[in-house]
Amino acid sequence: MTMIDIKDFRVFPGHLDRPAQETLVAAVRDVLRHAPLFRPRTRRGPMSVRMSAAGDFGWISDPKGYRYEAHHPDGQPWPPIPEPVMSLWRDLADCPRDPECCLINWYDGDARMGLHQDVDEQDFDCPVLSVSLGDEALFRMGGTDRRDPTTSHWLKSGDVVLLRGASRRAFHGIDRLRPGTSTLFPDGGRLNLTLRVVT
Ligand code: MD6
Ligand code: FE
Repeated sequence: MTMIDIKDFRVFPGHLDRPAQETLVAAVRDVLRHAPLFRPRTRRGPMSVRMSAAGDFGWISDPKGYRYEAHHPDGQPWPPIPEPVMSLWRDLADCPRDPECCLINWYDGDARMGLHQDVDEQDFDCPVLSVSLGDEALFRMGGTDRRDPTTSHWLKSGDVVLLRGASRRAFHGIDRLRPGTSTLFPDGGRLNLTLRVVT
């Protein structure tokens, strides 16, 4: 299997076969029954991506700013991180700590995610692991300065990305989806899970 490894940014292409992808989707649907997707708002307005989370913490953004919270905006604690998601972390993350947050991002048609760093966590020795499910998405990866040059890579359903070491605090984002490139979701769209140690 080919592996892309730039500045410790790692892609495991096709790590999850179709049955494994379906297992994860079923587990996430279960989480979303208890913690429905919501649309975070930033100071610049509503995000195009809808979100939820599982684990001890979820990531929240509202007009007060963004932060990790122990509760869904509806006041309920987040559901636990599903076991198949945990075992993916234990297989690939090479980290002695378990993840405390599984952020759930849902992209439909023209959703995107602007260039950002994941820097709201305390322990940057722990990686961020991300799983792509559904339609292909153009992932852009830069350096630790917003102006650093970027490289782009199409993420496919079943691909897993690891940001660790030098890439852990690198800017990254999703420029666009390629609709109709996966049959995992009958109406298209993309599900992304990112696992992090928060404290
Ligand atoms: C996404 N991913 O793939 C957005 N963050 O939809 C991320 O923001 C991300 O893929 C940290 C580490 C890996 C990622
Ligand atoms: Fe991120």
